[in-house]
Amino acid sequence: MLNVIIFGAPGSGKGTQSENLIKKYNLAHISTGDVLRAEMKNGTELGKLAENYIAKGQLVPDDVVIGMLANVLDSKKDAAGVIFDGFPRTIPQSEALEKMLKERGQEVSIVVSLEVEEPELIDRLIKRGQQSGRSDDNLETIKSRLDVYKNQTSPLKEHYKTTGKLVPIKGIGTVEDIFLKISEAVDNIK
Ligand code: B4P
Repeated sequence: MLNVIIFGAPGSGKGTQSENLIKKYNLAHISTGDVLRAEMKNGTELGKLAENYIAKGQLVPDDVVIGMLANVLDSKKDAAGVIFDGFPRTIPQSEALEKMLKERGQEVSIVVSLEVEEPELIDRLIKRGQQSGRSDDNLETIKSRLDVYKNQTSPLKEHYKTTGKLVPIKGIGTVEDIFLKISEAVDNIK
C-alpha cells in the first residue's frame, strides 16, 4: 500500500498536488484541514472546537486530530493507498501516524516536501482568500499559520530526513511541472 505524506507550509500547494496524485495513483485522500472544515460547516461539537483554533491560525490540539484520523483511516482501508495532506503537523502526530500504520501492517512510503519561500506563500493565500472566503486566508492569520509552521511543523522534516523518506521538491513553477517532479519521486519508490 502506497502511503504518501504531502508536506509543506500553508499555501505550498499540498491540496492542489494531492488532487493530481489521487487521480494518477488512485489514492484515497485524507486532508485533516478538509475534515475539520466539513465539521465546522456542519456545526458539530468538533467543528465548533476547531473553529476557535483555525480562525486564529493555530493548530487544533493533537489529541483531537489524532482521534479523528484513526476513524478516517479505517474508512479508507480498501484503497490502493492514501495521501496524507496536512497530517502530520507535529512530532506527536507523526508518532501517532507511524503507530497507526504499523498496527495495520503498513508504513509511510514517502514524504514529499514542497519547498516555497514565504513571500510567495503569502501572495497565494491572500489571492485564495479573495475567492474562497476561508476564515484563515487573511494576512494576520496567514502570518500566525506561517509561524506555527516554522515552530511546530517544520521540525518534522529533520525526523523524516533521518528515516530516508523525505524528498524535497521545489514548489515554484507551473502546477504541471511540479507534479511531474512529484510523480518521478513516487515512481522511484514503487
Ligand atoms: P489546511 O487545510 O491543511 O491548510 P494549509 O496548510 O493552510 O494549506 P492549504 O491546503 O490550504 O494550502 P495549499 O498548500 O494546498 O489546514 C487549515 C487549518 O486546519 C490549519 O491552519 C490548522 O488550524 C487546522 N489543521 C489542519 N490539519 C491539522 C493537523 N494535522 N493538526 C492540527 N491542526 C490542523 O495551497 C494552495 C494555494 O496555493 C491555492 O490557492 C492554489 O491555487 C495555490 N497554488 C498551488 N500550487 C501553485 C503553484 N504552482 N503556483 C501558484 N499557486 C499555486
